[in-house]
Amino acid sequence: MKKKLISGLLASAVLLGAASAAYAETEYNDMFEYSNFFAENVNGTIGGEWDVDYFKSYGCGVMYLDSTDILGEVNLYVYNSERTRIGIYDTYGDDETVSLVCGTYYFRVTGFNGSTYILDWR
Ligand SMILES: [Ca+2]
Ligand SMILES: [Ca+2]
Ligand SMILES: [Ca+2]
Repeated sequence: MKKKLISGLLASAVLLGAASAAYAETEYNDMFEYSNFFAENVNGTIGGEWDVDYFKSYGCGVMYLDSTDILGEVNLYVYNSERTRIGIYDTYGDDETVSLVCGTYYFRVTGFNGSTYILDWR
């Protein structure tokens, strides 16, 4: 997909705040109030033991969280639009998936320090 090809070039906050298809997370995003909105997918990093990343998106189908580095381990917490937690996906593996009906969701990503990941509607 062309948007994915250009995403690396544009990853440095050029698309901050825009409802574009692919971009990198923007810290600070450690609370619901600072969730990064994304339409299709987003790249992120667990920047330290303290780091959690909140995202907001509208969509349906399979939400896929995949660590993109060899030692990465990331976990996914899913919340509805009312910020009520509806799922925890915390396996000891480098990816997590959840099937969701169409709606607005918040996603909270945690993981090992240094893990990089992509959060992607599929
Ligand atoms: Ca982060
Ligand atoms: Ca964060
Ligand atoms: Ca995991």
